[in-house]
Amino acid sequence: MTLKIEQVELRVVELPLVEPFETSFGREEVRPCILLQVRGDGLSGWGECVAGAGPWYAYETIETAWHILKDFLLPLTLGKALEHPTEIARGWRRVRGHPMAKAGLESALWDLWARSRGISLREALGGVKDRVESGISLGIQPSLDELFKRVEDALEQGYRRVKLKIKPGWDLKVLEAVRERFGEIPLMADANAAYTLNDLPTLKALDGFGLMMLEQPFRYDDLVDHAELQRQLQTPVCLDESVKSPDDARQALKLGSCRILNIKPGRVGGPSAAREIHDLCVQRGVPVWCGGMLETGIGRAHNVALASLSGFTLPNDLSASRRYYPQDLVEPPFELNPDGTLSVPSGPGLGVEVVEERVERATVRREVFP
Ligand code: OSB
Ligand code: MG
Repeated sequence: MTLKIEQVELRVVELPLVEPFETSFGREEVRPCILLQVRGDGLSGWGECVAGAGPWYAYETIETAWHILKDFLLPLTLGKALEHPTEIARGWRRVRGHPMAKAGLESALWDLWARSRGISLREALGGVKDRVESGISLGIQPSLDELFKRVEDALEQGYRRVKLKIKPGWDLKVLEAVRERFGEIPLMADANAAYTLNDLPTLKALDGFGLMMLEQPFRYDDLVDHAELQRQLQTPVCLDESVKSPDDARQALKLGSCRILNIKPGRVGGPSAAREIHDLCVQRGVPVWCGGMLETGIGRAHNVALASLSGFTLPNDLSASRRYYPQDLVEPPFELNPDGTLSVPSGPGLGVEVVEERVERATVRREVFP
């Protein structure tokens, strides 16, 4: 049974967030992203590309991803036999970088491939869990009171850990206040590359707060300074932005740049690369968790399936649909179980239904190849 990749549809959708999401690199009220639909043999697979409107989190943007997909990745993909998604992705190695563009297309191929075999993405990827642990990522707030409300609400709903976005000026006093108010809750901080080694005194002071980890304090592609920081810090450093490939992960572990890894398939080049990094970390005894990019239900279903692999032992940035969007693009939407987990869908492919009429309504650009 060989499945031919006959057609790919690209579109940009824009979904309003339930509330603005602010990090050290910017503030978003609407999440734009590229959705991909790959067709073959009367079946179709959905993927999501996490590149944003501007080069703030990473250098890729919707425009660069569209260009790389249209002019380079699709010509290397259309008309090919889909023996396995990893096989197709290997054919893209000539294209340097652009992991988000690659990840979007590869994820759609995984959905198509899994559907063609009548298996779930979890099964396709080798996942073992029925439920994945849910954490919540809270953006920078206008005031401490606003933040307290968000934390209280998250704990009440059952989220298994709280991640606070920090930046210079919104760090020590915030963590101190949250600790004082909420006690020993599972807590971590994400700096999104807002610090440098000059901030060492501030970062060392973070050791006093018993954080599960400090995510990406330094520059988006740094490994060396993170290694120096990790040597001087008790709190585990977790890398996000700096790890864009399995090679980056290997080098980060070799240098001691972190003790924990955030794996986002959208950032590291796709599900195959994400799994490779997972396997490497399991081998080295490094705990991992699945990060998020405010994905719609399509990207979330892909991430939840990945997080069902055995090495994802820490709570993930995988929250309920309604934490992100008033109306998600999939049915049923992802909901938080009372035990603070999301259930891993078990139906074929994504295991959730993409509501095409909602996708249509959110679409601002579209092109079909060929
Ligand atoms: O750094 O993890 C990050 C969202 C957009 C860009 C970067 C990040 C994030 C988040 C949100 O923290 C995580 C989520 O999707 O729940
Ligand atoms: Mg992060």
